[in-house]
Amino acid sequence: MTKPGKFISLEGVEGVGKTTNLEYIADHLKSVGKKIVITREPGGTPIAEKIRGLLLDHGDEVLCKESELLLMFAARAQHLDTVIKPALQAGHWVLCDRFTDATYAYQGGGRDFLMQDIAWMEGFVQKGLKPDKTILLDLDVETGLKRASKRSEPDRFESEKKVFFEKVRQVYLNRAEAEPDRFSVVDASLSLSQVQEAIKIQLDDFLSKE
Ligand code: Z5A
Repeated sequence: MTKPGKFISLEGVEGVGKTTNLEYIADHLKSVGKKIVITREPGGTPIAEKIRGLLLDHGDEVLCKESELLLMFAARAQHLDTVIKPALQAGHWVLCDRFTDATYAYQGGGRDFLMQDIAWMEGFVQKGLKPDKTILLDLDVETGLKRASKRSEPDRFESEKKVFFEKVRQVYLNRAEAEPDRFSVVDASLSLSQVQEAIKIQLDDFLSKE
């Protein structure tokens, strides 16, 4: 797909500050004249948000891990078709709170699916479309979980054990190492203003290469 817009995703384990920094990134990009669409995964459209409910809520019936993986991609297919691709084609910059790197990290790392199976699904659903830039907020799992626990009751993922999130973090770091041009890793243990300064440097570098 040829796309006049740019696609930026924000990733990291729980509590790293993705939601907190999303508005900051949007404001910075708006200040340099970009039209922004802010969205999230799983979710971003009415149908995909319903799937998000199935994925995150604790229900009476246990959601098996195969269903979890398929639902992630079902929500993504809907999100791409309804929101992401039209926005990119219209020249907007799409800013997405998590995307497919989260599937590699959570379902691949956390749930032990084969990366090659996830890669097949990625190809089937995305047909080569990937974020142009991924900002990975990296933080030790303990601090992230402490930060996240201050907010609300844990959802289905937040109820997982520390070892699950350690594996998730490691997959994120491996992917960042494998694709250094796409990924920018930011140390999320710093103060919020320091994190935002680091994000701004990465965004300005990306903008300078446009
Ligand atoms: N998931 C998946 O398994 N596979 C997939 O393919 C996808 C997702 C796409 C929903 O994600 C779940 O779906 C997620 C992975 C799974 N698992 N969980 N849980 P989500 O993104 O909607 O939910 P989340 O990861 O739980 O996001 P979060 O907990 O909202 O974290 P956050 O947005 O990164 O953090 P925050 O809310 O911005 O910040 C947390 C607190 O820390 C808050 O009080 C802030 O004020 C504070 N904070 C932020 N930055 C700082 C700094 N620098 N210093 C001190 N305090 C800070």
